[in-house]
Amino acid sequence: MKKETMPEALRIMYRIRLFEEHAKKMHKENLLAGNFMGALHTYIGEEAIAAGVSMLLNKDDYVFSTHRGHGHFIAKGGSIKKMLAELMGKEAGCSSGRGGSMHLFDTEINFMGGNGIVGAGLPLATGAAYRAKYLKTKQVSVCYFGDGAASQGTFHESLNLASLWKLPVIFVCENNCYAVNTPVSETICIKDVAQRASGYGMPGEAVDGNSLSDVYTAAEKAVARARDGAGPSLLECKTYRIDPHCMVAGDMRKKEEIDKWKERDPIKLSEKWILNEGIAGPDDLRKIREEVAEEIKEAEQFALSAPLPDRKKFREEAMDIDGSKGALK
Ligand SMILES: Cc1ncc(C[n+]2csc(CCOP(=O)(O)OP(=O)(O)O)c2C)c(N)n1
Ligand SMILES: [Mg+2]
Repeated sequence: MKKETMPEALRIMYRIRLFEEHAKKMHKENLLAGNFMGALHTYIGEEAIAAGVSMLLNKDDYVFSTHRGHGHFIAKGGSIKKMLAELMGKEAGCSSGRGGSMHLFDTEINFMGGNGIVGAGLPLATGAAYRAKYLKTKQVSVCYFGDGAASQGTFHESLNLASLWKLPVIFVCENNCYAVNTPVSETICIKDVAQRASGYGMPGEAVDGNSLSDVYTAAEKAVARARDGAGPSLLECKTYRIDPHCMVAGDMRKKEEIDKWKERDPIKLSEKWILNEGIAGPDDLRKIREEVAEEIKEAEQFALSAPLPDRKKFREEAMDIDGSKGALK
């Protein structure tokens, strides 16, 4: 990873962290009043993955996300104003207030959606990669998914077809050790999800998902392979989710385990690396953080003052589920 790009990647990580810290607070204060829509799954502790991968992507490359997608959206260049408005169910939200946290969508940056269905992004990303190959567009398609999703049938079907047809897709497994409260040791019978790649004839690599440079280096190979027409790769990023599964779920994990992982906070590791290498000084990092905090404040003002969707239109849409009455246009 080029040293001079590190502070920009750190800016993305700050943006994700500060956004989510803020969203958590707003969720707590507003959920019961009905001003905040649905569940909130945070990415805190996993930021290096989206930041490291997205640094390699072009605006028109596809990203398919999960129920834990704020970080993926921000790293792809999504607007935090539009995302916060979405979380509050506002018309100005990136999905016009109809999707909430789990259904972020923005075709301007080819962010092809979060997904409340675990494992549903894999075939979609494979399909987008098929399109890119068919039309020779040189776009790559990235699919983020969790360790839980890695045992869905969609994982196996998608990897098989992607490899068979040499599609430009990168399967990024965010192995955060748990699917809700079920540890990965109780769902997967081999050490690394990445080992499964060999069954589908593609490269598979397991890396430290809390290390920005390790993620970047592995993703660089996978993106180059996809762009060169050589086919897909499976990249497993070992990480840990610091918060409970979502903001309304109980947590059965041990405090000592969580505290141990906090010592390997990807943001702290990146800051340390940048400072040790002399790429930037403490004042530079403080300035980036302050600028990001300012962006979040502006996003809050925007989201709070944005209007809710028109109720009549909303109801018409709900009744016109197949779009045959034209309400969805
Ligand atoms: C098909 C399907 N099965 C079950 C669920 C309920 N569910 C929501 S999130 C989740 C855990 C997913 O774990 P993982 O894929 O590891 O992602 P993580 O939450 O750890 O990021 C489950 C089981 C669902 N939403 N969709
Ligand atoms: Mg998981």
